[in-house]
Amino acid sequence: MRPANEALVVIDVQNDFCPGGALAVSRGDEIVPGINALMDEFRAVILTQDWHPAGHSSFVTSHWGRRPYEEVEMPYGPQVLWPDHCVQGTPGADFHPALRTDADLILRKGFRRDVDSYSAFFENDHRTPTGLGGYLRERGIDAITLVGLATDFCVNYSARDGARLGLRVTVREDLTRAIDLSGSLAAAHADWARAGVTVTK
Ligand code: VGL
Ligand code: ZN
Repeated sequence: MRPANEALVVIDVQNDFCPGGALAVSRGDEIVPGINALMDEFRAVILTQDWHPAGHSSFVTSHWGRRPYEEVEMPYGPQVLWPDHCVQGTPGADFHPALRTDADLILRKGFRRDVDSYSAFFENDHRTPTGLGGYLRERGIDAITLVGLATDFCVNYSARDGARLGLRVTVREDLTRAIDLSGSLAAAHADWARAGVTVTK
């Protein structure tokens, strides 16, 4: 059992990011049994849930004439346009049916129409907090282990922001799967090295 200052943060293990989903991550479902087993080791378990309103600004269908995976400039910076996914209340937004949901906290993100939120800590403007930083601080948690989907987007942004907040961050890479869009996975590894994030398998 891990000490009380350590939390497991499970990023976006939802149907739409698994095979058959709207934004399927290749072999995304494979990590579920390993994540469930790892939950036993932690005294604090947090799940995040990508939770977009219909017509969200990160959806390609909200941008006339654009193609999926194109990048556009938003007021807060560059934004990839995704296939519509994880729409609030739809089956695609549900957790993978085999994922354990006996977690301490389920944190929803991406619910503001005009800004996306990859990170569990900040929206994509890098300023608007989700509240997770304060939650962990109040519980005396200063170390997190990250698993889930996708390695190079929501896991990566969470890892970087966690390190920026002064947390000790470990990514269990074997319990993540990547989208790997134009070098995004290699870029994630470079980001982690720079930010002092530990990567283990
Ligand atoms: C994610 C793209 C869009 C993720 C969420 O969970 O990595 N990626 N929304
Ligand atoms: Zn999303």
